[in-house]
Amino acid sequence: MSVRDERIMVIGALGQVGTDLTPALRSRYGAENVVAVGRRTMPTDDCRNAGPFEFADATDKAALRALLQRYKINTIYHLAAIMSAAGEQDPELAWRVNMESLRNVLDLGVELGLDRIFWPSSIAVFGPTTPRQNTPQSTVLEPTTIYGVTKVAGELLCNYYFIKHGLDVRSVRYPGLVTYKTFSGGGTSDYSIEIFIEALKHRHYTCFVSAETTMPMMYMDDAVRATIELMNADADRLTVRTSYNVAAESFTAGELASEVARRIDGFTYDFVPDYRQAIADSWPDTVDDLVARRDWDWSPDYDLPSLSQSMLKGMGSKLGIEA
Ligand code: AKB
Repeated sequence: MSVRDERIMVIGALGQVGTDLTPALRSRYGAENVVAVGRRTMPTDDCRNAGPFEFADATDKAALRALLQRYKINTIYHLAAIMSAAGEQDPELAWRVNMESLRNVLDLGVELGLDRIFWPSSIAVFGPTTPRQNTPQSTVLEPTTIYGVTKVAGELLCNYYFIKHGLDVRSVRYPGLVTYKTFSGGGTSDYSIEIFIEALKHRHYTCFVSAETTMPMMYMDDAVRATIELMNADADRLTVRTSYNVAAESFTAGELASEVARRIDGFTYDFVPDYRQAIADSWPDTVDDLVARRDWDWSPDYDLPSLSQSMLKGMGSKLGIEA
């Protein structure tokens, strides 16, 4: 597919990934070729003025169909989801939003003959019975969160639509994502974002997981690049149609806090774990992304120091506070 042929819809454009991915797609493919779709919040002026924007609920199949037809869309990035921590507060909502919306998108992909669909999975597909270190691409998937359950079911559904209908669905298992563009996404990994906000605003952060908690993390620029690179990869090279492991760097909450303290004078921190500790404990420490590296040349750019530097700069200017 050439760059000019793309007619893209981003569903969940105002969420954690969409807020970064939508502008990246618009600058690559032309703003008029990327329709942002959001549900709850008012679009920011950035989003409203930067290209087409539509309000729609991804669980409403008829509304989605009408938009896809109106804009002659051939490619969907379906990002709308309830994440892990929010999902445990309302499992029924998580199941409905995550599963019904994906089913709608896949069905419409077949019905309208769409070229390509991206749907994100997560390290939340893994659980306590999964090997914790260097978690392989193919392994035990027995998550203990409803979010993880929807991601496992979603991966299998994507694979099914690929096998059964030849639908070109592509996916990565995002690690915890670190961004300064959105504040909180209802995820367990959100402490890696909150720490920068609190460090800048109050010079103190109380982290909701323990200092020893290790999680695979990724700076959003890497996640956006991974997404776009996978979507542009040669289909013949792709051997995974459930979802690819992708990794950047794993670190403990304590290592993250010391890195921030190194950069912000007077920053103090402590650790008071809450219900999210159990969720974090059920996920791997490190993930093996060899198959993504082999199939579509995946390689991350950011590590903990460069991620922290970039976060403090971006978050600082967003909040109007100098680090
Ligand atoms: C979450 O914490 O729920 C998400 C994820 C790891 O998928 N950021």
